[in-house]
Amino acid sequence: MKRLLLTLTAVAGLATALPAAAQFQKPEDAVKYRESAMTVMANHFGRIGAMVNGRVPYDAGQAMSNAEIVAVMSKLPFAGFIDGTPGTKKGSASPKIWSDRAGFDGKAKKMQDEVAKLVVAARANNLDPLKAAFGEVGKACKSCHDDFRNP
Ligand code: ASC
Repeated sequence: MKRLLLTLTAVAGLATALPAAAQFQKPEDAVKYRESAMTVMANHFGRIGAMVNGRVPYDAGQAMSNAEIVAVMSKLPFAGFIDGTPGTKKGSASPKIWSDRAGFDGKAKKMQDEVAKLVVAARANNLDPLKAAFGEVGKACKSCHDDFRNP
């Protein structure tokens, strides 16, 4: 039993220490992972958008919990952009991600920074700063999509 526990602990330690590519059994799994993370992020960002655009009433608690989910999700997609997995379809990951990794990483960081500000704005209990922060996150999303998605 003790040996089994030691083995399991060693395997768990190895799993978190493995490079990003080894988190996925197949390249398609990495693509599914990053696209799923962005789908969830977009869903919760969209719920804030509905408040910002007046489609649903402003609710500070909802704004906050959705912003926090967006903040967690904003960290996840990037482990899925493993080598050799550009897409070909319209809107999928452009080969430019791999030829200009620094540019891509910079845009990812900009988005994460703006999302962190969205969380701060959601805490302010006031729609105006939320609107402003929402706009900046949207711009950061679009800026990366314009450059790094297949046309
Ligand atoms: C969203 C969403 C995006 C961004 C982008 C902003 O709600 O799903 O990809 O905002 O459209 O321009």
